[in-house]
Amino acid sequence: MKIGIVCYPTFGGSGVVATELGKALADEGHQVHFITYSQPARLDFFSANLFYHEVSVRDYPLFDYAPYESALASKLVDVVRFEKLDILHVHYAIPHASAAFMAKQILATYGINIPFVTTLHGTDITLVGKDPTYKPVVTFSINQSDGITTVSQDLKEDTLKHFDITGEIKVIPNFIDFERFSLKPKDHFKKAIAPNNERILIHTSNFRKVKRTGDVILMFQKIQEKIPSKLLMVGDGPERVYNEQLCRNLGICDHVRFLGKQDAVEEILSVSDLFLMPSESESFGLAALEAMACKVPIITSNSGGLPELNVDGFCGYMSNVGDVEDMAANAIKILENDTVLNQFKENAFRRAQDFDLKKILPIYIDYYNAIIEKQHKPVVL
Ligand code: GMT
Repeated sequence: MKIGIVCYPTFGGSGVVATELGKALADEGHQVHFITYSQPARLDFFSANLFYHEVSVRDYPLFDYAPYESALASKLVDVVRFEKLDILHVHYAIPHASAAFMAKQILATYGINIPFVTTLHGTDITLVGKDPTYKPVVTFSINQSDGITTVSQDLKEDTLKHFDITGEIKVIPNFIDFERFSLKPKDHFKKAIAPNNERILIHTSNFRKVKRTGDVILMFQKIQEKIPSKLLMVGDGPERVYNEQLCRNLGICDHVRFLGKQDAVEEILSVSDLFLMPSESESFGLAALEAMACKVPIITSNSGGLPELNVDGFCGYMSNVGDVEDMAANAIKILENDTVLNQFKENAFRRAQDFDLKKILPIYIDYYNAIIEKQHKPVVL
């Protein structure tokens, strides 16, 4: 198959899923074309089956807002025509689904009939998409998609609740590549962070409000009063500066390290004992799955799709959003005893195996084939 993938090329979850999916499809022998405004963060190597087409937006003094969607649609037309793609797969509805729809209409004028699949990732529905600013376009372009997928059952239900959806939505959960995410021997790193063998807690995110990173700090303060521990804050975003200030106010700066954006997050996860994700909303929680693959148990909120990933009392614990007391108490339960901690670590790894890339990839391939077949079926009058 020749597949075109559109995504945000950043460290965000949707971009990561799209890039990892593309890499895995290329490994299976499919030809994969990424069409984005810059090289996707995790696509930093050469592979014979992987191609990258940059969408460049021409600036003009008239434009207060450069029309990225038009530039993307034009690039899609160009790539589909000249690379003879079989299917387009766009990740994150805004503005990728409407750009794909427009490209599809333009391509029809050239006699090319290409289907497109839209994968909804979370905030494109739960936060931004349902805002009246975008809702009519999001609804229309989801309904015009030849295939629609969500990364959890909860996101499917949310989509159906907030939008008038006419097509069938298929749930295909996020996945993990164990070849990359596995426990790495990084003892020297562990010693540098926790010289007195303190427990190491970790949070990774884009530090947006929805992640409730302030709760991570408040939770850590409570944990640290009972258990000698260190906190690693990985990633960057708008809340980071407030979080740093909060650490100063609480007098815990010596125990918290803000590491910024990191490429080899699996190496940092490998020295960690507990992952913290108190999000306000989380359609799946890919960062938690990455932690579990590296044998790190998880403390999460019970929002969105998190109950579909976290098995309470087995690989971690869940609490109501904002219940920092409960989250801290659960964290202490896991961390205070070596035997309990090791059992949770093993369980986290076992649960992660349910989302092995090897299990999820064939679901995507079968789905593409079904969509392509449906597209080319002659209409019986
Ligand atoms: O978490 C983010 O804010 C990034 C966001 C994205 O769209 O890039 O992540 C969403 O997609 C991930 C991959 O499917 C999911 O694992 C995250 O749960 C989801 N984030 C939210 O729903 C807040």
